[in-house]
Amino acid sequence: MPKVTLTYFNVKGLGEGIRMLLAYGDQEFEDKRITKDEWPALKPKTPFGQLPVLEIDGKQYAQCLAICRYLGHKYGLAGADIEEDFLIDQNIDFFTDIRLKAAGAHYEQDEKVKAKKQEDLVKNQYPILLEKLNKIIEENNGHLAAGKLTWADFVFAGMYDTLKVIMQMPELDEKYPSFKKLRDTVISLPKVKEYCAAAPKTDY
Ligand SMILES: N[C@@H](CCC(=O)N[C@@H](CS)C(=O)NCC(=O)O)C(=O)O
Repeated sequence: MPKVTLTYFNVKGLGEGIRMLLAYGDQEFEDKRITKDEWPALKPKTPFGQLPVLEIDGKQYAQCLAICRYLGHKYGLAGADIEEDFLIDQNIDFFTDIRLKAAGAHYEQDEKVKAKKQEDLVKNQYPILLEKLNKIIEENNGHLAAGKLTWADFVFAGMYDTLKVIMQMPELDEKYPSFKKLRDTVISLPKVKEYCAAAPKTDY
């Protein structure tokens, strides 16, 4: 078996989908969770100065969606053809749009600007975007695309707790039950369940 290491911070965020995909693929891996203090020394050694980075027998793989797409193909979680692959990419890109909007407000340093951004998101943007996402999941048998389990579902499930925090929407489960259901579908897969039970507990 290859030697596999996933390096990320001790949060779910962009790393958890990868961890869950590796578990699903029955791939043993070192789940390396670094501290903020360790990061400056490691940063220049990563391909893009960011985490997560997956390492397989010494070769580095970066960019979380590229990694998840790669593992998805490896473990039979890709589309059946390029049309399905397109839908998977399209819908996970839409999900990423939502995440980046939320992150734009969450990480804003200026408190006044942050409040304005958050207000605009809550009033004008989230209702439309989340309704759309909900419709996509409902139309895809409870999945993100192609009407079946794909690697995109792992990205969604891995990010979900973090998303609730950065959106400041703890009520997301109740507002859109399809979201929690999709997350639960992924974390109930036997190998993923085993991984989750053994993984360090983090809030997001
Ligand atoms: N496009 C990258 C984004 C990665 C990213 O934003 N990583 C953050 C953590 S979630 C990071 O490494 N932050 C530390 C830094 O930029 O110095 C991906 O999808 O992997």
